[in-house]
Amino acid sequence: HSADAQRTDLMTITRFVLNQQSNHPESRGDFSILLSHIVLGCEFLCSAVNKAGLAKLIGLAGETNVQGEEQKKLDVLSNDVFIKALVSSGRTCILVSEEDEEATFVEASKRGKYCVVFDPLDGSSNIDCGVSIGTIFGIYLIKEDHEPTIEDVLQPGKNMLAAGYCIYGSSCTLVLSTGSGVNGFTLDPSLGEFILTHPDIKIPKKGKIYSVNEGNAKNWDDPTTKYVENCKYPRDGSSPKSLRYIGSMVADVHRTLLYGGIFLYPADKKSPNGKLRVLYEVFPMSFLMEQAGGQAFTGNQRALDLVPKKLHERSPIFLGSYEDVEEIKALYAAEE
Ligand code: AHM
Ligand code: MG
Repeated sequence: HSADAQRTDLMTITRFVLNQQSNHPESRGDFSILLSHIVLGCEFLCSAVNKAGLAKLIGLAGETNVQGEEQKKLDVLSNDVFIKALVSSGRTCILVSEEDEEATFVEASKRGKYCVVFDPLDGSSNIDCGVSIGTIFGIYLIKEDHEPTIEDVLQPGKNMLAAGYCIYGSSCTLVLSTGSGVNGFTLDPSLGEFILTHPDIKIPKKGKIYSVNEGNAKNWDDPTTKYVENCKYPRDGSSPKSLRYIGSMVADVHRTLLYGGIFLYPADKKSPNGKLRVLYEVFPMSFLMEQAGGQAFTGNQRALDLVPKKLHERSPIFLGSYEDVEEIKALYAAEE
């Protein structure tokens, strides 16, 4: 008999995570509740981003509405939505957002054991032209019972319990790892549910695409320059790589994860630490890459070993297919 034309066994993200955590009954409920609040934030954003093109009409972006009230910009609005969703989950204690200078400490009566670091709307310069953008998040578990302090989030990325992103693109897909592989769930707008569409994502061992802002080439260091030169004029006689750069980290990393290749935001003379933020950009994406069989490197160490000293610290990053990242590691090693 033929396969069902219509899927009838829908694996929602909640059901998936509950199954996956059935061997940790102690954290099962709490983690799924936290996740369902993150999912709510992503669903809100998916719908808001879809309407952004209508902003002039419905008054979304920084304009005044019919009542004469100032409308919030989408990135500010999305931050408010995420903070409120996370606090009201009753499962968080510290929140770090790209939008806020300081961390948010959740009041004692609503406190839980998770710390969430996130960029509510990354790549927001791409909103006005309809290019894909996304939300990035990482989750830490607070140690024992103690008053939460900033040290609880200034932890290396390898201590994260889970990480993920949601891409608002031609479809809305949430990619998640809780430390045992990577899975992707796509929002079915008619159900309002994220359904498993990309089970057990593995990044190809080697890719044919490199992704970087080449406009900064003048200021790159030698290993980066040599690496990109080799992408274009391979010394071993292999075919050159293709260049793809959207300028929206979530979209560039999503493509890298699915098709293979390398994404880099290196150091340059003007920005010696690159551009991307350690806690809520570099760490979650590095966590996902490693979980999918790829690598993430800073130019001198495994990215997930970094110990951030400040909330909004930056780091250079090279991440993607295992063998492609091996190559850039070799170039940095040869420098020493
Ligand atoms: P943002 O947090 O201000 O949106 O900046 C982060 C974005 C990333 O999504 C993207 O990878 C990078 O900035 C692109 O930077 P550039 O324009 O320098 O290439
Ligand atoms: Mg950002």
